[in-house]
Amino acid sequence: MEQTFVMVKPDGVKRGLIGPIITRFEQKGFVLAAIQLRSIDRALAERHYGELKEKPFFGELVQYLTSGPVCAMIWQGEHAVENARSIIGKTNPVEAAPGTIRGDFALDIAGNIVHGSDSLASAEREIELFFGGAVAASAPVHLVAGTVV
Ligand code: DAT
Ligand code: MG
Repeated sequence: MEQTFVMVKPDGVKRGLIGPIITRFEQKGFVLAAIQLRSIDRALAERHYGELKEKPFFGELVQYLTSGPVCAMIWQGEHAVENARSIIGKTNPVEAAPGTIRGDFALDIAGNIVHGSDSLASAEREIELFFGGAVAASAPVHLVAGTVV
C-alpha cells in the first residue's frame, strides 16, 4: 500500500492543530503508519527542503521549520501521495480551496502549517530522512501544557 510523508509544521503544532489535521487524514480513509513529535535541526531542515536551496525564501523556510517541534507522520492508503496533497490544498493558502487543510487553517504561504510529499520518490526520500535511521537518534521533544521541556 502506498505511503506518504506528512508533517505538521511548528506553527501548526503551536496552534493546537495536530488533532484536527490527523482527523482530516483519518476521515479521508488513510491509516496512520508512524508518528513522531520531534524537533528538527538546521541540517535536517536543509536536507528536507534541499531542492529549494536556491530560492530567496530558503533561509526563512529553514528558520521557520526549526522554530519549534513538528509532528512527522507516515500515512498509508490508495494513491496516498496524491490524496494527501489533495486534502492539504495548494501551497499558497490564498489559493487553497475551503475544505482543504491550508484553505481552512492557514493565511500565509510562509506559515502554511502542513507538509505533504509531492511525489512517490519524494515520499520515499522523506520517510527515509525522518524515520529511516540516519536522523532517528534525535532526542524526542516533550510538551507540557504547550511548552517545550
Ligand atoms: P509545498 O509545501 O506545497 O510542497 P513547495 O515544495 O513548493 O510547496 O515549497 C515548500 C514550502 O516552502 C512551502 O510549503 C512554503 C514555502 N514556500 C514556497 N513558496 C514560497 C514563497 N514564494 N514564499 C515563502 N515561502 C514559500
Ligand atoms: Mg513540496
